[in-house]
Amino acid sequence: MFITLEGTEGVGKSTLISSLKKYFTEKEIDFIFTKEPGGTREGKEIRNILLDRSMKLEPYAETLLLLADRVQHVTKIIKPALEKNKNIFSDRYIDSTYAYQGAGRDISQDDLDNFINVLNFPIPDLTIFLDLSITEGIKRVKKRGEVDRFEEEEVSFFEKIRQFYLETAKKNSKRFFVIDASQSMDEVFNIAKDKIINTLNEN
Ligand code: Z5A
Repeated sequence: MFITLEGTEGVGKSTLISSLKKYFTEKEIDFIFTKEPGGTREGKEIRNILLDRSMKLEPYAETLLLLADRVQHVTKIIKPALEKNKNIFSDRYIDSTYAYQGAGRDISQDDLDNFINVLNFPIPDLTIFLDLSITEGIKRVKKRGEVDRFEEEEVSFFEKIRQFYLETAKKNSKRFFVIDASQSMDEVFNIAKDKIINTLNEN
């Protein structure tokens, strides 16, 4: 089972993941938790460049760095896990690229398809999208302190990304599961956990 988690800034992905890790460990359900960018040793170096506010990256350069990270991640972690029938949970994946570089940075869907299709990335069985208003997400992130290269973007950048995710979720309603992330941490965790358990039982 391959599950991905998506969302805009400060929606609570890291918070949800730490509750899921604890729950699955207690229940002795095997899950590999991983993330993008930066799920591999090579990816960590790429992530440092991507998040560094002093880097002036062109949108295509940013996209290709993210895809380089994904090639390493898929080859070293995701495909080997899926070949062994393991459960894998990735914090961000392919939908982030269509949302951030496509809707956010205005790279056309055709260009992204051309880059991505040749790379043959596996499609997730389930994608959880944590949906939250951009202003609320930014409030949460600000409380956390320092911002990275993405987080210093304008509100309008994140609004386009959120709308894109919502449209993608509608078009791919079999794969996507949207959770209202304005609910409490416990509520978000319980809804996500129930959905994952049901999906595991169905497969
Ligand atoms: N990116 C891209 O552009 N294209 C791609 O293809 C890929 C990625 C794969 C990665 O940064 C950046 O890379 C990301 C997109 C881009 N851009 N940004 N920004 P990242 O992985 O480091 O950052 P992130 O994915 O945005 O996650 P985050 O900033 O760590 O946020 P989060 O994990 O969603 O939030 P959190 O840390 O769990 O929560 C934020 C705060 O809210 C925290 O104080 C919590 O205690 C609080 N919180 C959490 N849940 C709640 C609830 N339910 N109520 C109230 N408060 C809450």
